Amino acid sequence: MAEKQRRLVVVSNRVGPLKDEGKAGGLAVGLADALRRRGGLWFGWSGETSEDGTDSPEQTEIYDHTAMTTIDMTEEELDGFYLGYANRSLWPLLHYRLDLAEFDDQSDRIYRRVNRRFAERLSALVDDEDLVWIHDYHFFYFGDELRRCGFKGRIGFFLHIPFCPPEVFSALPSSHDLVKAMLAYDVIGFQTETDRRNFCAFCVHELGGEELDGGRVRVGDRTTIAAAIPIGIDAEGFARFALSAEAVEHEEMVRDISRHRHQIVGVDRMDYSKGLVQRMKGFERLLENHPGERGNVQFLQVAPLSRSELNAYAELRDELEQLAGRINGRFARLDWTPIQIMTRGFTRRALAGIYRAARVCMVTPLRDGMNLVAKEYVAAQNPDDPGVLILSRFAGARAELEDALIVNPFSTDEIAEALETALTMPLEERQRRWERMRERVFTGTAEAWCNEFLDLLESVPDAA
Ligand code: GDG
Repeated sequence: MAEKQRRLVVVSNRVGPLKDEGKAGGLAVGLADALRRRGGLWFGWSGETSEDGTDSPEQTEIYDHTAMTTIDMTEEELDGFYLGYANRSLWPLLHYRLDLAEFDDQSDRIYRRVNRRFAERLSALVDDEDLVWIHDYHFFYFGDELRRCGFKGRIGFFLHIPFCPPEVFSALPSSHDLVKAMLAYDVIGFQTETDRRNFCAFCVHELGGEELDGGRVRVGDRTTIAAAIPIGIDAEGFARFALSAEAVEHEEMVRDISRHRHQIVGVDRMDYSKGLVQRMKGFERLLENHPGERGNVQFLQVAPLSRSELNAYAELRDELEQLAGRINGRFARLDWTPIQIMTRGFTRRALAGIYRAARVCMVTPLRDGMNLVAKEYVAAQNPDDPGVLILSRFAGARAELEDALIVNPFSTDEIAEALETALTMPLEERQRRWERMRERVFTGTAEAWCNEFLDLLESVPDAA
């Protein structure tokens, strides 16, 4: 008789399904799919604050056999945990931006406290037969805290963003505590081999640990499996979105406003890791160096606002809007505005239509865990007339999408020349490159990612 499948318990800061299903991001969709198929529990922050950070979890049924349980945070926790430690210290640091990282003991303490409180609440809801899967940089200490509560089952962790080299990470005052705590996980998943290697190097050089066979790494009496398991998208679902009425309407709208000029598109949360300023300068360089493109290309940047409470994000928005204004002022004609920048979001179907209308998509982050936009753009293309992907060598997706035009996102000239190559690329070459990328995107899906991670987690023995 087949063994009974273990219940899956997913923990992430934000939990889904989001209120407007259309706006759900790749991660939420991927996890929601996994839970829908297996059943289980999704646990995380309610998105609300309350005075006592309510200790009584609220539970709702989201699908058959799937519950979502959330708890609130206090204002102080939100500030220290989310805005402070997670997004002022860890996010910039893990994206190699030591210049932007701020460290303070108070937010460090609050971050650990939130991890502990959330783990304590979850411990009352799980038993040792469950498979617990924790997500992302908000919850590095979660597994360690869950073990302290006596949980003996399997705990996996997936880091969605990069893991920087130890020379950079060791600037974090609590870097040793944090990585030691991570060793409580049975399996740690990274987006790329580079991230995995950086993590292992930290364990070896900073903590005196050693790498063992089978992807294992040991520090003191703790051993974990570190694996590179790149995340994917629901490629078939997204390709279907691209044929929906809403997508077609948006595709036509973009073609209409661009009046059959070549459309270039970028879609990113407004975040300094995404290389938006450098990208815009690259587009400006294209117009400078290739006057024939003036009036023939249009660049649409979709950049929904994100973390606007933080200075670095508010400053980026100002800088981008000024830069777009300056470039437009310099090159615009009565019947042509080169850059359009939009800070509102679209539904996923609308987005799929916009991707399909674009001859070129620029995905040029300075550093990115994976980047799902690159995969979505590929999935949404029309096989008869596919567009060209320009991809940063520093996006995790680069490891799988070698057939994109790969650029150094810090080089204005490289971006400009890649744009010109993309805009003039013959149909045959566009198709050849796209076919190969399509193959990867349709094989390395969100479902495959989930299965690979959970199979690995199920293969490890229970803690003694
Ligand atoms: C983190 C890592 C990793 C964007 N604008 C709109 C919209 N989006 C969607 C995209 C895509 C998602 O948001 C963004 O995903 P990315 O992967 O590009 O980037 P992060 O948000 O930084 O995600 C990243 C990811 O986690 C998963 O592991 O790939 O490296 O940083 O799905 O389409 N969605 C809608 N309207 C918008 O205007 N509906």
